[in-house]
Amino acid sequence: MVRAYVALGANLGDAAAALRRAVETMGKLPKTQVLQSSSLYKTAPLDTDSGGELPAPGEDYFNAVVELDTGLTAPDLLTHLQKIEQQAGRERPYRNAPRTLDLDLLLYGSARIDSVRLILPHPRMWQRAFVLLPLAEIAPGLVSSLRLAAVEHQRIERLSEPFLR
Ligand code: A4P
Ligand code: MG
Repeated sequence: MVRAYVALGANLGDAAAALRRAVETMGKLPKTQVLQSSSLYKTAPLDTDSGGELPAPGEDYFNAVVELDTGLTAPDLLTHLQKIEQQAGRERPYRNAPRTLDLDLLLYGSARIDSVRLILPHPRMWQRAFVLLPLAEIAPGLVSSLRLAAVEHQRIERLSEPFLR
């Protein structure tokens, strides 16, 4: 089994419900268990092409991070995550378009991969408060205070309701 972390994001439709459903579905993937989930966060949309610095148009996002144990390979896990995105009605009209569900594989054990389809660790994770705060909540050892300080200007609000029942 490998310890993996997945970032969830959505800002179209009932985004909180989409994230909840996605966590349930991940728990039913073959050879996979959801160990922990972060709280749900409400976050300002960021333009990712700017390196995460600039605001983007659109609604606020809901974001969260989950911790998995999986016997799937990293490429197989990504394939499953992309299927879950599709089932949630994900469309890709243009880059950074509002989305019903985005699932990004952040970390897969200590794997370092640089292929066309899959880059690990996720190349933009360290620029994003909407990834680092929920990740630090469930895996504090993975996110240093320096990393958190680098994104502290980004608007993010931790919602009080727990993400998993
Ligand atoms: N890919 C490569 N490595 C990975 C990985 N580790 N995990 C490839 C997932 N996918 C990976 O992703 C594009 C391609 O990346 C895939 O074909 C996959 O093979 P995508 O999900 O199809 O497209 P995308 O999500 O529009 O692009 P991308 O680059 O994932 O966008 P981002 O960087 O995820 O940004 N603001 C807030 N507040 N909250 C957000 O969640 N999200 C985005 C999307 C923008 N602004 C946001 C948020
Ligand atoms: Mg994505």
